[in-house]
Amino acid sequence: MRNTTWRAASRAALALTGAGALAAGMAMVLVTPASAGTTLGASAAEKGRYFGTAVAANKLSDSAYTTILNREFTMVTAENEMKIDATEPQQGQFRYSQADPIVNHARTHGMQVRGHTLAWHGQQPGWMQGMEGTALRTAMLNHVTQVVSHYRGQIYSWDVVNEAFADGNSGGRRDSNLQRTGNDWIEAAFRAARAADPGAKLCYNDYNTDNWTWAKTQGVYNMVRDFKARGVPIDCVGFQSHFNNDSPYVSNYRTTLSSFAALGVDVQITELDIQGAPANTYRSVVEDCLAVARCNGITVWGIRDSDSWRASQTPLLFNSNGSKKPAYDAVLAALNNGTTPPTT
Ligand code: 9MR
Repeated sequence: MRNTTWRAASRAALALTGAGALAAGMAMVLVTPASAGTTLGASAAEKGRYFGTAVAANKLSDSAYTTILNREFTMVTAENEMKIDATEPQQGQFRYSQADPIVNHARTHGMQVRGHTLAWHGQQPGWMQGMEGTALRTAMLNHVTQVVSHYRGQIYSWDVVNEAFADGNSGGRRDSNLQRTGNDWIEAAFRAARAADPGAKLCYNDYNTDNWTWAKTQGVYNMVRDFKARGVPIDCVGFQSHFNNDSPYVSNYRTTLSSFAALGVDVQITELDIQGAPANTYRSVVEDCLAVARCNGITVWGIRDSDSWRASQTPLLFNSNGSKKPAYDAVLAALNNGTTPPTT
C-alpha cells in the first residue's frame, strides 16, 4: 500500500514538471493524485474509500463468483443472511450459521463487513410479524443487542434501522408494527447498538432518498439533524441508490450526499445498481462520492447481472459470464482519475 501510494504520488509529481508545475503546486497539496489501481478495491483505497458488494452465502462455493469477489472488493454486505428472519428465526434462538460464512470469508480475504440489518419492517420472522407494542419493542431491542454483541469488533458499519420512511409526498414515517411501538423506536435501536459495539459506525439506511427534492429525502434529513442535535448516537446514512426508470439518478445526488455530510455524519452508498448499467451514470455516482469527503465508499448490490435481485434489468458491473461491462471500466476510471477534496 505504501509503495502504491508513493508510486502514485511520484507519477503525479512527474506529470506536473514543466510550465504548469508552479501554478499546480498548491493544488497538489490539496488533492489526491491520480491512482494507478487495476481493481475496484485497490483504486477506491487509493482514494481513501472502500468498494463493496452484496454477497449471498450460497454463492461462496461458486469459484467464478469468488474469483471476482476476492479480486475486486474490499467490503462485503450479507444480502439476506444477517436479516432478522435469518438471525432470530425463533424468538430468543439466535442463529448465525448463514451469516458467519460470509463474515469469515471476508475476514480471511482482508475485506471489511457492513452489517445489514437490525430493525426493519421487512423480512421479520413469523413470531415478530405477529407482535405489537411493548413486547415488540423489548424483542427488537434484545435482537439489536444480541446480534451486535455477537459481531462486536467485526463490523465496519451497521444498518441499524432500514427503510423506516414512507414513499410519496408525506416525508413521514412508514407505518409498521415497529413504528406503532412509538416514534422513538429508531433512536432506541441506535442506543442499544452503540452500547453493544461502541466501535461500529451506526447507519440509518433507506431507498428513494437520493433526490434532494423528494419529501422522503427531506424527512430522513430532518430526522438525522434532530438526532445530531439531541445526541442520539448516529454516525452515518446509507443511500441504497437502486436507480431505475421510476427512481432515476439525478444530478442533485451530490447535493444530497454533501448536505447529509454537513450534518456531521458519514455517508455511504450501500446497495448501488442502475437499470441497464449506463457507464455515464455509474461514473457520475463515483464522482459524486469522491467529491464528498465524508463519503466512505460504495457497495454494489451484487457482482454479476445473474446475481442481481433485478437480474432482468442487467444493472450491475459484470455480465452473467463474469466479464467486465463498460460500466466497470467507467467506475474504475472514475476512481483512478478522481481527485478528492481536502479532509482538513
Ligand atoms: O437482494 C435481496 C433479495 O434477495 C431479497 O429477496 C429481498 C427481500 O426483501 O431483499 C433484497 O435486498 C434488499 C435489501 O435488503 C434492502 N433494500 C432493498 C434490497 C432489494 O430489495
